[in-house]
Amino acid sequence: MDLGAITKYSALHAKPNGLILQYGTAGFRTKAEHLDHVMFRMGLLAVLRSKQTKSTIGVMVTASHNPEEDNGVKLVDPLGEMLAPSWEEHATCLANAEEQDMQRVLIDISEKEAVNLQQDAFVVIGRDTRPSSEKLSQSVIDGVTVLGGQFHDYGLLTTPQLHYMVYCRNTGGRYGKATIEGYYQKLSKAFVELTKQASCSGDEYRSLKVDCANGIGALKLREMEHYFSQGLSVQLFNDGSKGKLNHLCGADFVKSHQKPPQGMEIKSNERCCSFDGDADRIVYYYHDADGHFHLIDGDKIATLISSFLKELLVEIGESLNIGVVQTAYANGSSTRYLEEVMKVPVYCTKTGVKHLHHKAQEFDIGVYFEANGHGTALFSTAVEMKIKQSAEQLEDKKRKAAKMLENIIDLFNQAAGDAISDMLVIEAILALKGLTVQQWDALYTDLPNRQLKVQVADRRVISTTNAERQAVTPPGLQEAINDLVKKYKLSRAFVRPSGTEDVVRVYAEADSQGSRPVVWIFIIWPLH
Ligand code: NG1
Ligand code: ZN
Repeated sequence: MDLGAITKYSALHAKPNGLILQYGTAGFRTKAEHLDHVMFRMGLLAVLRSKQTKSTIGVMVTASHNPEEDNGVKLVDPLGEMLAPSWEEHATCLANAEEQDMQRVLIDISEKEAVNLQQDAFVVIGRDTRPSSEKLSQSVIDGVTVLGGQFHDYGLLTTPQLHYMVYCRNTGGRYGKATIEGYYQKLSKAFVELTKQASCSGDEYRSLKVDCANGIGALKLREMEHYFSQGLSVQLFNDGSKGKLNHLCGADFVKSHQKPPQGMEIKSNERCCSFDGDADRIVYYYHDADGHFHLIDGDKIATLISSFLKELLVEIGESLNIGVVQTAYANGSSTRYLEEVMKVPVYCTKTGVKHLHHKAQEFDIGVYFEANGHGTALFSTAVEMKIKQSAEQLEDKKRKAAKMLENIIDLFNQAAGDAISDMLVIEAILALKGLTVQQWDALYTDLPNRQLKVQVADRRVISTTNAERQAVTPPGLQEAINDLVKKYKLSRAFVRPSGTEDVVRVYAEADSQGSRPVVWIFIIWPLH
């Protein structure tokens, strides 16, 4: 390690005095002007992680659904996963180190993690369309090069595309080619094959309106659409040509306000979807004939996908274990439908995709989605091989089902939740099953629910257990919730501190809108 060079370059990316940041659920996120030093230091850290794992590490510059003025950065581990927890701590430590402590912190991390400093390092970098992202990704590159790491800058990418690149590079090309062309070709080949198998391929299934949140999703869909246009034509809205990123549009806006984005005209029963700012989340929606808005969130996406996969397995005659992973935010109706009607086991983890992803890896087929539309499906290597064999060896209907499953496996981005990939999976399933958006929506009826943010003096006074569904502290809070909840049918409520914002999140659901007081208690809870 050339400590002299690190000190010299670090001074060019100086940390603002007194600024303390934490590597949270989605990496570092704050106002873009406070992030230059963090970017440089994450470049350094990515090199150390790469040397330790002897693998390519990813660095993504994005703040997802946050306002355009924000930015953020997260590291991507060798199999496309989120950074390991012990390294999240190193990231926080390094980002907050004073200039004079930088050398010591870097040496500490290297010693604690037994990093062989002679080992080569390779880092891949991607960024979203925020005005600040290009300069900030240059600071990441400065960090990488000062520690002697090699790098490839992919430039503009969706977050899941960067996860895909990392995964491809570390699996010797088995998963796919680590180029944007490779990504487009793998997904669209699988999609076009699937839609060829669909007997219902009328106009109903051929077109989709997509709200791109004025973000990177628009750019990438434009590049990709001619690859899959045989099977689907997409009409893009909020494509970045006029509006501001995530402003009154995008998946987060649509989900949290439960209304359509601005800038999109919706005719009744038209199928529409929204991506978030870095295209790793997707939600669907439509207006019924009476003009009522219907949201189809991550829970219903997980239900459609897991039901379809289960049907294919039955058709093929394979009994593989399939599980669905949700968080406490999943609507109670979805959990009941999956368990009682579909007979699929459902598991609940803490909020944040890394928790869901890890749980999903325990199954032959693990489907995970957060209610906000972030999710994917994972298939064990043994399953992939088995299905490939079945597609070659079986006959007739069984063979057809195995072939479908083989293509569906290829269509999922198994490295991370991916709006483009999920959109194509959903479109393929709807066409194959001949389902309209209304029929999909009618699988079950969501319990009325509300999610609120509450600003309190110190959100850390709330701690939780049981996958965040119960409050442990402050004393008396859980008892107060229990007392209220038991007055209403099918009711459930919980409160947890956010991992990405300085707020407490409150969630409540019950069998009818009249049960609203369950929500209001939290607003008056004396934490202010
Ligand atoms: P927090 O702020 O910890 O609730 C939010 C989302 C998560 C996840 C992360 C990362 C909700 C309720 N929470 O986490 O699902 O997406 O941001 O972006 O949607
Ligand atoms: Zn996102």
